[in-house]
Amino acid sequence: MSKLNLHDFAIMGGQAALKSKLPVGQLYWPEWDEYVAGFKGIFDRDYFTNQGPLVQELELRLQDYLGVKHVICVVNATVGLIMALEALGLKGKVVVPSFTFIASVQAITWAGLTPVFCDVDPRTHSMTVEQIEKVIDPNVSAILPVNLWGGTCLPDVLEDYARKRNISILFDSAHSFGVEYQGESVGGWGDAEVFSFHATKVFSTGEGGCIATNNDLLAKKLRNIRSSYGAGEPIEVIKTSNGRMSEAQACIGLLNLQRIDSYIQNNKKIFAKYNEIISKIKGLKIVEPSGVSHSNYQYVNLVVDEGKFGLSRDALMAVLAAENVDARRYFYPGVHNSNQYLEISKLADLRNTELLNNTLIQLPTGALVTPTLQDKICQLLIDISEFSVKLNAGRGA
Ligand code: T4K
Repeated sequence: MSKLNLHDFAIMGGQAALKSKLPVGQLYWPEWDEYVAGFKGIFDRDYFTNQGPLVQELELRLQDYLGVKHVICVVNATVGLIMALEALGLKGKVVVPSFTFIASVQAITWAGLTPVFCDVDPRTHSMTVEQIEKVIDPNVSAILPVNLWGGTCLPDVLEDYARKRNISILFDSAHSFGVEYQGESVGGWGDAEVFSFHATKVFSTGEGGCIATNNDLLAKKLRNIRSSYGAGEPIEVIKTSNGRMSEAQACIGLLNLQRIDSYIQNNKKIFAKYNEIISKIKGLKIVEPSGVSHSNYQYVNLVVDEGKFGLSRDALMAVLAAENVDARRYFYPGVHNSNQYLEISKLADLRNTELLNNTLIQLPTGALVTPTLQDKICQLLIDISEFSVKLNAGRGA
């Protein structure tokens, strides 16, 4: 139902548009019966982890799905990134975009390396060769580009650049499972790509992730670093860890993989509807996934132009939160603004990252966004735009 008066908005004391909190997404999960049957198998075998049959099967299926020679399943993408940086045998510094989730940068720190922040293109949100060139120095041994929001950062261009400079390249593809670049699945670019299978990702194992690579030697190292189980041929590595995925995670993954196309289709439908409605609202703009021939539409990103919309990004978030729409502002306030990185963040001009950190908002999408709920969110955005100036004044009153 439309809000007809200022006091109909929940933030002004009215009734919330949604009965309960709607999270940002993705939260696709197998059917209960399939889940029970899959878990019964695990219990019948009394084999719960250590590279069991389900993890082995999932790795084979993911190799096929991603079109890559090796997939090493891991407990989550953060650990996967740390393992991959370690396996690459890097030294010194690694260039990483400042506009990313903190894990991309923390993995570099955990691997005993020093991050070098690089700004991003304000339109695509990705690092570019031009931006890397502004910060690179001879102590840089790798770049760590991030494929964000179900888009890519033009992996061929960045790989070509890294090869010419003779440095390593590891892609953080946490957001880009099921994404195609120039008609082919991402997964095989650079030295390796790391995917996240967190519940907020389109392909989920609850917690989880994988490292994908076409490099045989790197794959052997990674399997040895992950643990002795599933290590294959022994190969000398300096550090080992426990990055194992459990059978429970793999079971969920195998079931979700059967449905991945329908999940992406659903996301695409939700994205298209938001786009249609929001394109008519002054001061709000949906960001199309960039650098892809096929996106997973995992995130719905909105740029808020305060001057035109009448409310700031943060004020809009507060109004939506009161209505039970749990929009997010990833990655505010920005990893480069964390205390431990303040010194190194001074070394680069990160103005585009700052701009994005202060104007972007992610709307709910994924499994829980039914057509009825989406209609309510769209109507709410229309209503907020009509009352934005009054809401702004009212909130301050
Ligand atoms: N690189 C990049 C670029 C990344 O974005 C990430 C992670 C990584 C690397 C590292 O990947 P992992 O090590 O996590 O595999 C989320 C995720 O925890 C994180 O995976 C993700 N990126 C990051 C962007 O977002 P939060 O803080 O938003 O999660 P949380 O728990 O607040 O969940 C979001 C909403 O969903 C909440 O309203 C609660 C709701 N929710 C959440 C879960 C987990 C549910 O309703 N059910 C659930 O099971 O971080």
